Amino acid sequence: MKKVKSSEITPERIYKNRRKFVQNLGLAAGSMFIGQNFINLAQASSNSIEQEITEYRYITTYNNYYEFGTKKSDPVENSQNFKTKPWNITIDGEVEKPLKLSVDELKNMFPIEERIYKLRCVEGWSMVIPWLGFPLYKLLDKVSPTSKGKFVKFISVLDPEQMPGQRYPILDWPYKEGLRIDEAMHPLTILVTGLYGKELPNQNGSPLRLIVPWKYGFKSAKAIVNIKLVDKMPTSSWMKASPNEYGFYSNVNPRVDHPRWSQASERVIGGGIISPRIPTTMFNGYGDEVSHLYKNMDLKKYF
Ligand SMILES: Nc1nc2c(c(=O)[nH]1)N[C@H]1C(S)=C(S)[C@@H](COP(=O)(O)O)O[C@H]1N2
Ligand SMILES: [Mo]
Repeated sequence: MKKVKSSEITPERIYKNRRKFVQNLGLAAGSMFIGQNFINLAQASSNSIEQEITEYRYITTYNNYYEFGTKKSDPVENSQNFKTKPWNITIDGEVEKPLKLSVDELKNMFPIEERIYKLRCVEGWSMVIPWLGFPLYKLLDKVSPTSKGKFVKFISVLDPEQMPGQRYPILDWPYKEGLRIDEAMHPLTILVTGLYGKELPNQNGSPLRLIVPWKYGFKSAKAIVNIKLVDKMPTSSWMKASPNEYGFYSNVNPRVDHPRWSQASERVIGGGIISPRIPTTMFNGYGDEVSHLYKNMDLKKYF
C-alpha cells in the first residue's frame, strides 16, 4: 500500500543497464545519483570500498535460511508457498508503549528508503544488496524503551508445518538473535521489507527481516514476528548451538577468525567464474560509523 516514494528507489531497469559500483557502503542512499554509472556514497569517509552490486539472481538463489533447509539452493526451492500474509509483529518487553500491528501497517508508518549494504556471511562470502526498508530506531522510538531495555531480541516465526527445517533440531527454533540497544538504535541498522525495488522474496526473509551491515549475516534474522526489549543479553540460536564459534557481537573482523573459517578475506558471489576473493575490512567497511560503539572493548574477547 505505500509509500515507496519512486524518487527514493532506483528502478530495476537502471540497475540492469549500468555498471554498478558502490563507493563506501557506509552511508545511506541519500547521495545516490540515479542515471549515472555509479552510486556514490559517503565520499567523506576514509575507508572506502568499491564493489559491484550483486545481480538479483544470485541474491535470490544463494541463501541461508535453515528453516527451509541447509543447502544454499533450499530456501528458493522450498519457500515459494510460504504464507507471509497476514503477518503480525509485536514489539514489547521493556517498553512503555507496546505495539502489535500488521506488516502492512508497519510499512505505512515510515518512509521506505533504499540502502545499499554489503552482506558478509561468516562462511566467507559476500554480496552487495540494494535493500528497501527503514531504520529500526524509528520503530523503537515509537514504543519508548524503559531504562531496563538494554538489549533487543529478535524472534523469527515458528511454523514447522510450513518450514520443513524446523522439524529437525538443527537450531533452537524459533530463530533468535539480539543486539545491544545502542546497536539497535544506530541509524545504519534497518528493518528490511524489500530489495531491488521490489517486495522481499520469501527466501530473503519476507515479510520482515533485520540488516545490521557491520555484523555477520546471521545477525540479520528473517521472518521476524517479535521484537522484544530485554534487560539481559539474549542468547541467540547460534550462540546456543555453538558458543565457541558464535559470540553475541559477531562484528565483521578480519583479525578474529571463526574456528572453522578464516575471516581475512571473502569470496564475491556473482563476481564471475573465478569467484574473486577480496580482503575483508573491519566492521565490513562501516568502521567510521560504528567503531565508537566498541571503544575500550577487547573485540577478540567480545567476538
Ligand atoms: N530466520 C533465519 N534468519 C536468518 C538465517 C536463518 O537460517 N534463519 N540465516 C542467516 C544467515 S547465516 C545469513 S548469511 C543471512 C542470509 O541472508 P540472505 O539469504 O538474504 O542473503 O540470513 C540470516 N538470517
Ligand atoms: Mo551466514
